[in-house]
Amino acid sequence: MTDIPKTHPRYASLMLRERLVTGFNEGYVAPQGLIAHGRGEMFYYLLGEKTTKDARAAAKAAAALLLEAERPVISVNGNVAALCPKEIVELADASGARIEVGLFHRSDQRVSRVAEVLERSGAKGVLGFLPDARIPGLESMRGLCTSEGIYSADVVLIPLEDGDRAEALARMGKRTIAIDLNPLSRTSRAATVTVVDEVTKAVPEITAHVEDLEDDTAARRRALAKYDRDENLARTMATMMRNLGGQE
Ligand code: PTJ
Repeated sequence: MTDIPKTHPRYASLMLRERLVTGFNEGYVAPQGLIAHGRGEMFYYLLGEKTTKDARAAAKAAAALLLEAERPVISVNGNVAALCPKEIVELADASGARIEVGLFHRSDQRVSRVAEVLERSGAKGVLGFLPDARIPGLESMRGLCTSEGIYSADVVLIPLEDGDRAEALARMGKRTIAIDLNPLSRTSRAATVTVVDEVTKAVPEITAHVEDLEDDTAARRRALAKYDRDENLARTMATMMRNLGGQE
C-alpha cells in the first residue's frame, strides 16, 4: 500500500482507491472494478463528494423496503467487498437480510475470496458459492444465483451494478435497491429505490434508517409513499448541474 499522509487533502478518496488496489492484489476485485471506481469518483466529484438530502431520502426509503421485505438479500461484488465489508454485515444484521456473492466477472476463486472477506468482517451463512438457479433472461455470469437467496428474494440490494440485472429482477417481480453514483445509469433508472451516493456512505446511512424505522410501520410506509425515484434522480442531476455552474 502507498503510505498516504492523513493531512493529504484527498486522503479519504485516496484511501478508497487503496482498498480497491489491495482487493485487486488479493484477487477479489476484478481489474474492471478499478475502472468502475474511477467512473464513480467522477460522479461523486460532481455531487461535491457529499451525501445529499435526496440521497438521505432514498436511503430512508431503501431501509423501509428492506424492513417491509420477507426475504431481503444483499448482493455483494468485488468492489463492495473491498470498500465496505463490515458495513454490509452491519446492514445485514440490522435488517435480517441474507448476503449473497454475485459477480459479473465470475470465477470460483473470486467468489470464495469475496466470501472470505465478508466472513472476516463477521458475516454468517454467505450464499453464492454453489449457484443452483439462474435469473431468467440474464445471459451474463451474474445471472447465476442461489434458490435460497436471490432467486427467492422479494427485495434485493444491488450496489454498483452494470445495468441489466435490475431489469431482469424486476421482470421476476422483485423490488430492488440500487446504490450507484451515476444517476443516468440503467440500474439507477430501473431500481425500485436508487441511492445516489458513495457506497461506503450509503450503506451505513441505510443501516441508521433501518434502526430508526424498525419499530415504526407507519413511518416506513410514509417514507416509501413520499419517495419518487424519478423525481429524486432529477433533483440529484440538478445538484450536479449547479455544482458545474449550470442552471439552478
Ligand atoms: O466484482 P464483479 O465481477 O461483479 O464486477 C464489479 C464491477 C463494478 C466491475 C461491475 O459491476 C461493473 O462493470 O460495473 P459498472 O458497469 O462499471 O457499473 C458500476 C456503477 O457503479 C457505475 O455506474 C459507477 O458510477 C458506480 N460506482 C462506482 N464506484 C462506486 C459507484 N457507486 C457508488 N459508490 C462507489 N464507490
